[in-house]
Amino acid sequence: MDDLKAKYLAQIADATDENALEAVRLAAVGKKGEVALKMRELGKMTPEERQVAGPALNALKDEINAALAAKKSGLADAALDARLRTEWLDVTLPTRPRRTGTLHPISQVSEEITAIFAELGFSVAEGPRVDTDWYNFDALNIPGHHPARAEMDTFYMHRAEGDNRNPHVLRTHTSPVQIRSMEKMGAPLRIICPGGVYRADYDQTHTPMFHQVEGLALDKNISMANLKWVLEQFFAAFFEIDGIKTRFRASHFPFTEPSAEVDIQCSWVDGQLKIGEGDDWMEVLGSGMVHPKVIAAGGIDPDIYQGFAFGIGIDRLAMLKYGIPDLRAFFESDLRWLRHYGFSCLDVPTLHGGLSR
Ligand code: 2NL
Repeated sequence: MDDLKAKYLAQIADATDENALEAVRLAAVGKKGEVALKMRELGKMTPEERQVAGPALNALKDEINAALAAKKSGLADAALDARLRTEWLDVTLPTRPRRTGTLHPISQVSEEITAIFAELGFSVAEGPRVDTDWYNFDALNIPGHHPARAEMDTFYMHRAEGDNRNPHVLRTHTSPVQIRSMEKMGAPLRIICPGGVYRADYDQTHTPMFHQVEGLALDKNISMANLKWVLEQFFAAFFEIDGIKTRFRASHFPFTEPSAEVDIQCSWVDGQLKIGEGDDWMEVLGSGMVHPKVIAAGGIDPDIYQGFAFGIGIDRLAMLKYGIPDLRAFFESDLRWLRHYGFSCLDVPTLHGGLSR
């Protein structure tokens, strides 16, 4: 029995993992193990011999089981220590810089414009980019024969042979959204309509898709004076320059009467453009009092309501404000350009928090 004990305690001490330890357990104290075999021999013994051998065998079994349990927990501790050594984490390391996307300057500038006009009581209206030529042209006092239709380089949607319904076009301005808003909401009305528009034109300063924001204010007592004040508030807030000067020049659009093109004060020094100073002027938008026929097309009585409207190119405003030289790069999806000119999506433009940081 002393030999058995010495043999198995040595094997237990030498076991290097749980499988080896289990093999030792089966050989020593398993059902068919050596201790069980010895227990079976008790039956052939005399009662006197059995009285000595029985308790001794039980003690041996207990001793081996205790050694197995101790070794097992020792192995588990060692395994845990080994795992902790490979999986350790230094929580004092600085965080890794994460690659984040950025807001396109057009999205940023649209948000800025929306924030400014929201403060002035305008809400945002949106509509389809494919619309009928009635919403895009006729409702805006641009009848079929009008030269403005040809000038706009319109993209027409394909029509099946014999389909004589009004053709659909890619909207050439966001005005159709304003007609739809008049129909839906009636007057009084104060809205801006930002979004993509399409014209078949492509060179240094034109892309076939670009962005525009139009504004419309209808009420019973609206004049050009209101238009001028609203636009001056807008320019001061957008360019973050108090008291920026504007110049209104008489112009012509089919959908407004009278019409005015609006310039802002600027200077050109050494090829550097500066907004809000100097003696030069830069044209930035078109505007006017909404033509009575357009108000009527929107389902509103032009003898009761009148109002002003304006249209601005968002892409050009973005280039002016953020010093972006090339329009075509706006739509090339070059990641290096987007990282350079992009904005953090967490810096939401507001008038109190700052439009751009
Ligand atoms: C320009 C000219 C303009 C409008 C857009 C408008 C819309 C309705 C009624 C009347 Cl529903 N007018 N929009 C008015 C004047 C000018 O845009 O050259 N924009 C860059």
